Amino acid sequence: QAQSFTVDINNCDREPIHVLGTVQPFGFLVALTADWLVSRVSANSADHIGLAPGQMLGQPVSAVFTADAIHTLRNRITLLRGPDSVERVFSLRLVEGGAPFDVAVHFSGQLVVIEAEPAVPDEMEASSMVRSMVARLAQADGMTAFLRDGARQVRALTGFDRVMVYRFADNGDGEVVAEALRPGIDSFFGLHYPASDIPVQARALYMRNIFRVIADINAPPVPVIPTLDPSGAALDMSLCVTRAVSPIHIEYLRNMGVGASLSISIIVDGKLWGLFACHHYAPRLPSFAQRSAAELFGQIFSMMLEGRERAETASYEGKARQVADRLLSAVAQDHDLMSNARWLGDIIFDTIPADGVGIYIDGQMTLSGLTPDEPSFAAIVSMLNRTAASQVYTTDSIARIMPEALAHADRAAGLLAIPISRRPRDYVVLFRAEQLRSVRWAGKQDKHIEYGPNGPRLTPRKSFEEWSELVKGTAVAFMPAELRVAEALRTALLEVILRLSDSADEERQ
Ligand code: BLA
Repeated sequence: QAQSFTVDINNCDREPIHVLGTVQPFGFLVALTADWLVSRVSANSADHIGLAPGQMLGQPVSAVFTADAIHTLRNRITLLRGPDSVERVFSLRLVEGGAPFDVAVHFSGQLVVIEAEPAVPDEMEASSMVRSMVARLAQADGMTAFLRDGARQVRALTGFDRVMVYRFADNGDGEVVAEALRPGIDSFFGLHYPASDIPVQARALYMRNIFRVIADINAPPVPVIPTLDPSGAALDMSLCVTRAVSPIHIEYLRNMGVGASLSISIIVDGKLWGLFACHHYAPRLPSFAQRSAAELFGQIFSMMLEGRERAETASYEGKARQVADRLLSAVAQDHDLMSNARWLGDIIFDTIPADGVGIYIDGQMTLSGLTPDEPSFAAIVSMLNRTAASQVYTTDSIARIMPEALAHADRAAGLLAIPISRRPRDYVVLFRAEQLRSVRWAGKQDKHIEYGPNGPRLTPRKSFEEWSELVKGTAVAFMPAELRVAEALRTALLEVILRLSDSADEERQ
């Protein structure tokens, strides 16, 4: 399976990237059976320990590594917990008289996988650096500063030219929400890319293995021998540090002029929130100790982010309750405010950002800001009348439901409708303009770069264009917290409307 798959732009979400059967040459790999016989070796073993795969395959591990090394490895293996755990040993002498290696061990199915790279002394004392990094991060005031500091810290630790915080939307599209750069290179800040730039199987892998490095995009991948075991199975390299990378992604990096790439998963509430995505314009391999420290930093960063997001949501919803109260008491004083779209917009937009608002009460329409015109608004209301009653309704693309709405997408592409009475249905509708309006493209034309076999699609500019094509006619979606706030507003407004109609009844009597 692994060898017969030819990957291209259209099938890369099916490329089995965890069983490509190759490692990056900065390290070598040895896989052992449960009874500690060598069952697989990467073809570069001789470069590192002077023994070729042919001299090792089928041998007991004691014929290859020293008794001390085996003892240490065995001890570490007993520490492995759960299917996705990996243990690391720094500066271990694997062979008699040989140099020390930094080593990772884990289980892949029944096999023990040992990956080793020449040891580099931890001169930065990377793990103690993490402590002060985290302390600084804790002081960041607000989400923007927090994300930017995170990017700066990862850059300080890894020395990469560009460190981005790349955040995923619910549909998998991504946005560069923070960045730290070596002076003199173009910023990618604020740019958006389609979900397909990081295919689903890669994302699934990044949930299990939260750190990866591509040390040199031009280094030829080294085959692991044999590719298939006697039962025909390929080695599952999901958890490997030396795992070589999809040729499609290599082409993407090459087209961008990138020499090395590193990324760390940001996982919040059990979901892949985003990545620290790092580029270097020359080959670069931080030491294993530095990489471990960066990985640890990523984990702590994720937890802190989770805490901040929760606190932010709670304080946001608290503020929103105040807005609902303010609205309620103002309308109670002055009933006419209820049909004053500009006034309502001014109050609501602070809590639920939108570009325009339309009010529909008893067949009367008032509009303010960027909205459809009255006939289109009437058509939208009649569409809304077919949605579930007594419930906030939202879409990021009105045109998906009523194609004629594309005509006003530049002003009103998405909506959030708050029904404020039961029968006939009246509404307050918030509109958001097409999101492309608010997105900027900062990149210059890709200059003097020769594209790989899959052409210019595999560049940030083309993928930004693809994203733009995909999101045409759609607005930034209203978020769950915003929907909850809208629900609270609905209850408040419903109360006002009921009170208004009661007092109107009294006047009539
Ligand atoms: C992986 N694609 C990735 C990764 C990133 C991106 C960050 C993680 C691996 C790494 O650390 O390098 C995407 N990188 C970006 C984006 C920017 C960036 C959007 O710097 C923007 C500035 N990639 C494509 C297309 C395909 C594709 C069209 O663009 C397939 C058709 C595939 N991307 C692809 C694959 C991987 C990947 C297969 C997994 C690589 C691996 O871990 O083996």
